[in-house]
Amino acid sequence: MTETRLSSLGHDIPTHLFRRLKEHTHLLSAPSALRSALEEDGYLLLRGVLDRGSVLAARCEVFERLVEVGEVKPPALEGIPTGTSRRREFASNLGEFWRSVCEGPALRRVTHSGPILEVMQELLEGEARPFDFLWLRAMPPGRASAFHFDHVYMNRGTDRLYTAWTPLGDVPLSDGPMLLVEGSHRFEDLIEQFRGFDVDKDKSRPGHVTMDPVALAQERNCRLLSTDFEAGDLLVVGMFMLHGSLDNRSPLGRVRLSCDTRYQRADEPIDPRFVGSPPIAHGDGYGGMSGARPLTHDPIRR
Ligand SMILES: O=C(O)CCC(=O)C(=O)O
Repeated sequence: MTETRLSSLGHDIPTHLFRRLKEHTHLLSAPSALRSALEEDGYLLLRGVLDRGSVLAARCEVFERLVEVGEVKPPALEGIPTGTSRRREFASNLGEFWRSVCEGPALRRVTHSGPILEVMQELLEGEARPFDFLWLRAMPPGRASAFHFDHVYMNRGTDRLYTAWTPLGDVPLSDGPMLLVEGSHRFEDLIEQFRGFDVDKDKSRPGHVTMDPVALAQERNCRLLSTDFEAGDLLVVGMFMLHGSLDNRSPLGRVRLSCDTRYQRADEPIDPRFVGSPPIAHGDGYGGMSGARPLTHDPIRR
């Protein structure tokens, strides 16, 4: 059991409610076993499948843009925030700035080519098509993501869609990686409350399920799952695996950098919000992402 103090959205996680993610890397050479494990566990943790050098190049590319606008101290790879920002002086349109960061060639090389597509092809049993839109997260200390099913944000195409969560650098537990709710892909009662819900059509309720994952784990008698991630690792989940993140409590004060991308079969219908150049996403493209706001902005949840 880890000695790091773990919390999510301000809620301390008691050690008996936390468990490290199981690893599935050994199944990579056995596609049908890999697919069965995803169905059984609701996720796949694949260690070292991406080229570490390429992932670190993407990290450097993103943080160099944030060094340019005075938000991250050099050397860029360390990802230490300055606490100030000159982003607004450099970019009159913050959405446009974030779009250009999200379209960086080193980042796209990791998310839209090579090993990640090969893994997705095995899972989808056919040619894999990534969404053009990607969710790039630069989470400063204190920030975390609320707990949600991805389905409600991207359900206008095929249901057979996978999320790949990719740490862009080493992301130990202290730095706030993704956190899953054990067995939640089988919480049929909860899933039914969110199936078909479209956050862009129905504004009567929030997209997230809870801001208190600890209470939820206690009620459901399950655990919260995460691990120490390294550059090159990949975490895959389906649309109904409930997840959010740990709080970033980095002892070094580092920004947690990661991206989450979606993949489906090329021959199935695709959610039109997330394709094109640039995709409209939830209305204002990359401008709607938390990353489009300067890192100095007050902590937000999603
Ligand atoms: O990285 C995070 O904080 C959240 C990621 C997420 O929500 C997702 O991958 O769907």
